[in-house]
Amino acid sequence: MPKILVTSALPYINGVPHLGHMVGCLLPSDVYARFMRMSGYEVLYIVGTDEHGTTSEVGALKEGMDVAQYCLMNHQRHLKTYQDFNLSFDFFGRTSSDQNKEMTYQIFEALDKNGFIEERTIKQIYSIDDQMFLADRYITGTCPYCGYDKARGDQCENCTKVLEPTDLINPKSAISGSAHLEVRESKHLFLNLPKIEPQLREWLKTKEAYWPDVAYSIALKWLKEGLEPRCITRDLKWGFPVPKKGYEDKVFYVWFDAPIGYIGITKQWADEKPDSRNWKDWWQEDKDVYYVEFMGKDNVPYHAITFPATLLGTGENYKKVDYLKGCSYLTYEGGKFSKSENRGVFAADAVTEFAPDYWRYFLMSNIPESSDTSFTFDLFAGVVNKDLNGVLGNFVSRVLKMTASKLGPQVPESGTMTELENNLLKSLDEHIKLYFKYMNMLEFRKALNELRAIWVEGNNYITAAEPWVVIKQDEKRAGAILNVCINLIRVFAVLSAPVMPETAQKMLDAFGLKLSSESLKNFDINVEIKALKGGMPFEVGNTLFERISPERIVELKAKYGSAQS
Ligand code: B3M
Ligand code: ZN
Repeated sequence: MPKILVTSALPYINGVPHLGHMVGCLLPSDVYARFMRMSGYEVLYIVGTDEHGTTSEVGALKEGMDVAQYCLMNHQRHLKTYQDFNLSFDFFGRTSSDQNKEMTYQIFEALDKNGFIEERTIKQIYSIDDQMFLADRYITGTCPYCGYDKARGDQCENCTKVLEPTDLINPKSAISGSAHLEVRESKHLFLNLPKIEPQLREWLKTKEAYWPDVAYSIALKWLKEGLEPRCITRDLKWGFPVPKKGYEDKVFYVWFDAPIGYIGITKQWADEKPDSRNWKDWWQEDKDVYYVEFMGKDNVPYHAITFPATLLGTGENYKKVDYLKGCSYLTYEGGKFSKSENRGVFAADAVTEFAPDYWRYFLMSNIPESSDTSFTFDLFAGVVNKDLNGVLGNFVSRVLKMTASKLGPQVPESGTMTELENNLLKSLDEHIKLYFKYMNMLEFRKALNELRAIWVEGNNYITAAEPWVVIKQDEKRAGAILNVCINLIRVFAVLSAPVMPETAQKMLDAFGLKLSSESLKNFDINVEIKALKGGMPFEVGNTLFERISPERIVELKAKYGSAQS
C-alpha cells in the first residue's frame, strides 16, 4: 500500500483567501487527505504560506511593518482561517523557514553543479516614479498572445501564458500606475529549461493517461510553445539571498523557492516532531509514495513544468508529482472576487455566517473541475436547503424523533430483512462503490453526486417502508425498519466525514460514538448496516442544518456585494 503525500498550492502571504481559493486547492486537498486516511493509508498533508516576493514587501510597507513581522502576523491569520474550515493538514509551514532556505540552496547548488544554471545580463523594468525595479507582477499591460489588457508581467491570467514583463505591450507600474518606466540592465541567473527538456518530456509522457485534462493540456501547450530559460533571481531584499559570488545582493525569485517549500515545510514538520518520519522518507525514497498536488489552473505550468524540471535537474531522486489536480476558477455572482472592491465571500467571513460544513459541502459539490463556475447565494441556499436541510438533515431528525416518541430513546431491535431492505442495500452498495471510485479518482463532483444519492436512498426507503403506518399493526416490524434507518444515520455520517467532518461527528454524538480513523477501510454496507445494535441509547440532538430563508439571501447579497457590472 503506497503512502500518500498531499500538497495544496501555498497561498500568498498577503492574499486574503476567498471561496475561490478554498475550492480551487485547499478544500479538495483536505477532503482527499481525509478520505485517504479514513481508507487506511498513511497520509502526509502539507500546506503553508508562500512568503517571498515583492507583494510581501509592498504589503508590509503599506502596514508600516517590518517584512518578517508582517509575514509572521499574516501566517497566523491564514492558519486560523484554514483551521476554521477544518483543514486537516499535518503541518502548516512557511516558505521563509530556515529549512526551506536549506532545501533551496541544496537544490540550487545541485542544478548549478550539473550545468543547468546560466548567467545572463537582462533588461529589467525600473520605475522612475516608484524608484525601484518592478517585480514582474507589478507591471501590467496587454498580453502579446491574447490581447488581454490586464495581463501581469509574470503571467497572463486570461490565456495562462507565462510572460516576461518586457513582453507586455504598453506596460505600467501597478504600484503607482505610472508609465514612466525605464529599462535597466542587470546580471541574473537562469534555469536552463531547454537543457532539461528531454528528461522533462519523457517524465511528462508517463502522466498523459492519468492527469485531468485541465492540467495535462496546459502542460502540453507550454511544451509546444517551446521552453525558454527562466530567470530565477531578483533585485529585491526580501527573499533568500543567492549563494553565488557576484549575486550576494540578489534573492531567489519567489516561484523558485515556493514549490521547494513543499519539501522545506516537510522538513520543518519533521524537525518539529523528531519522533515522526524523516522528510526523506517522503521526498527521496519514492518507491512507495504517491504524490498528489492540488492547485488552480494558473499554477499548473509551475507544477507541471518548472518545478519538476528543477527537481530533475538536480540529478537526485526527488519525488515528483504523480497526480496533478488543477481546478478552474470559481467566480462570485458571475464576476471577480475583490477585496478592495468589497465584493465576494472571503473565507474568514464565510464561517461567521454558516458553519464550515455548509461551505465545504456546497463548494465540493460545485467544484470547478472542468470549467469555471459561479458562486451565487441563490445557488448556495438552494443546495443547503435541498440537500443538507432537506435530504440529510431531515432524514436524521425524522428518524430519531419518530423512534424516540414511538418506541423510546433506544435503538430498536433489528428484524428479518425483507425485499425492501435487500433492494435498499443493493442500491446503496452500487452508489457507495461509485462514491469510492470517484473519490479515489479525485472526481469530486461525481463523488458528491453519489453521496447525495446515498442519502436519497435513505429517504426513499423510509417513505416506502412507512414505519409510522406499520407500527399500528406490527410494532416489531416498525422497530426493525427504524433500526435500519438509525444504522443509515451512522453509515451516512461515516461516508460524509471527509467532506463534512463536524456534521459527521455531530451525527455520531447522538450515539455517543467517535468517528474512528480508518472507518472507510474495507467498508461493506452489509456489515455496516448492523453496527448499531438494539438497546443502544441515543439522544435526538439538534437540527443539523438551518434552512436559508429568502430574506436571508437578500441580506447576504447586500452584505457581500452583488454581481460585477
Ligand atoms: N502562491 C500562487 C497562488 O497562490 C502561489 C502558489 C505557490 S505553490 C508553490 O495562486
Ligand atoms: Zn494572454
